[in-house]
Formats: sequence, structure tokens, C-alpha cells
Amino acid sequence: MPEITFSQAKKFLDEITNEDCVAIIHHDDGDGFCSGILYYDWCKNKDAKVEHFVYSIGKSKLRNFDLEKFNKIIVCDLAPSFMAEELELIKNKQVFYSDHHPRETPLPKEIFELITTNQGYIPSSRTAGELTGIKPWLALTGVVTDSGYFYPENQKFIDGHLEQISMTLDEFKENVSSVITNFLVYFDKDLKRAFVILQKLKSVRDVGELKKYSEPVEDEVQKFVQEYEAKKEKLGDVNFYYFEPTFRVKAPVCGIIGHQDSDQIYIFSSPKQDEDHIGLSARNTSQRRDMVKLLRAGIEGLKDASAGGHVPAAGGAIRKEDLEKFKENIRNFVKSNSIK
Ligand SMILES: [Mn+2]
Repeated sequence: MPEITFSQAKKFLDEITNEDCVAIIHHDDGDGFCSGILYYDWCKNKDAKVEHFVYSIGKSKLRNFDLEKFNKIIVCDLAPSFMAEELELIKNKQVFYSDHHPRETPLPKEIFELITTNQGYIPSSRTAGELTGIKPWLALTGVVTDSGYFYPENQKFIDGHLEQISMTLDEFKENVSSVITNFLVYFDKDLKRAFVILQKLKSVRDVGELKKYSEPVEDEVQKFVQEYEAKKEKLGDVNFYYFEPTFRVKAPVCGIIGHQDSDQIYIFSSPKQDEDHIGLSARNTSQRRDMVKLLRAGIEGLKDASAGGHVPAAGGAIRKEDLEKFKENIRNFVKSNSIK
């Protein structure tokens, strides 16, 4: 029985009792944390034994989680393309799988799967909020951190939830969702602790307590955004920006600068956590250049390098010592492949 309906998912949750031992496995971003906490709270309210596991795509492995003692497992906000094979390991438990990413890979048929993609872009926290009814403000946080407001199918959900707490979307972004996004960046190396702190917040007013963590992260984002103009390097028509942040703020920095001018071509780069490599993010929203082709040209002939993604946004990595060669490759490529 693979696919289940909303009411069957609700039944799965309703049937959790104090005899159950439930593992919640959730993605490591805002939507993953918020949905994970809602299911965690649900199980606690049912007096079940419950533990959570943070799953980082590309890093975590299900076989490294000690899942032996659990009879029920809830997986949320994790794309099946990363998880399907691993789920074979737990298919003999009662697994409820809830996710909103495109389903290219079928899951083992034993797993109860609530599919929401046919309703549009429904972040996992919205589903968790609608199933559990717990902490509506946290469900809203997950939706907003996952940019759910770009999709009209979430309009009613968002407006209704904002009304409950008498906030506008902009106020909510500034005082709640971006605080929580930055708070998660602050605890990047200790996400278990982040879960404990976030789970304890009882109301949206308590989010202010997280500002002591989010502010240093926000300051760093602003610092690198401001330094961009002075520190960027022109490689032909490509704006190349290398920076070394303390916190993992590359994504928000790219996001802010990359949206300032959709016609510009950007390559952002900063050291990866392993310190031996440099991570690359290429952006050109107007798609004048193909960012995958650009990065692939950049890594040509470089050892231990990778590049991939989509035309407007691609990512990759090179060894630290190859940075100058990479830049030279980009210069040569754009010289011989000029665009209007
Ligand atoms: Mn996610």
C-alpha cells in the first residue's frame, strides 16, 4: 500500500499510542525542522516514546541512524530521489512518508506515502500543520522559510495563519521566519541542539529569544552583501565573488546579490566545510548564459572537481589550489563564447 490519503495519514497519527516508539527523520532546513517538530510534539502528546534524527542530504545515511528500537517512523521533507534505496532498510517498520518534492523514484511498496505534489507546491510543514493542528505559527514558519508564498495554492493557508497572529507577511519574515533560518545557520554544526531549543518555544512571541543567535549570522550576511561591489572580480561578463564567511551564509548572500540584477551573471565561491575545496554557485536568472555549461567549462581539466544544476542556477566544487586555473578557464570560455 504505497500512496495514502490525507485522512489515512491522520489515522496513522491518531493510532500512535504510549506503546509506540517513534523516530522522526526530517530534513535539515527550516521546513524540515518545523514539520519534524510538529510530528515530534504530536507523538509526545500521545505519550509515545519519540526521538528525532536530522537528515542532511549528501551527508547523512539511514544506516548510521540507530533505528532498531523504533516500531514507527515518520519521514518528512526529504526527496525520494535521495532516500528511496535507503528506505529499503526500514520498510519492515510502519513508515509514514510525507514530502513535497518531485517523485522520480518509487518508494518501497510497504511505505505509507502521502503525496501532495498534485496540489501544487505544498511545503511539508503545511501538511504537518494541517494533520496535527499543533503550533500553527511553526507550520507557517516552515512554509515561509521554504518560499511557499510564491505559490498561490498557499495563499489561503498563509493569510489565515497570519491573521491568527495579527502579522503581515513582511513582519513575519523579518521577526520570525528569517530569525529561524539564521538561527539554524548559527547551529549548523549542532543541529540537535537547534531542535531542542526550537521545540521548546511555545508561541510566536518566544521567537525573539532566538535573536541572540540569528543576529551575528544576519550581520555577516549584510557584511558580505555590502562588500560585494568592492571585492567582485570581472571575468569577462561574469561577476566573480570569493568570500570566506564564518557561518554558512553563502546561500543567503548569493540569494540577495543574485536577485539584485537578474540579467547579471554571477559566480559565488567560498571554502567548503572540508577546507580543501571551494564551493561554487553560478546564477543568471535571465538565462543569458547556461550556468551548467559555464561551470563545466570552468572545471575543465581540474582534478576532483564537479559541476551540475540548471540553466539559471548551477553549483559545483573545485580544489582550493585550482582557484586561479578555474578563473582562467572561465575567462577563456566567455571570451570565445560571447553573448548579446
Ligand atoms: Mn527541505
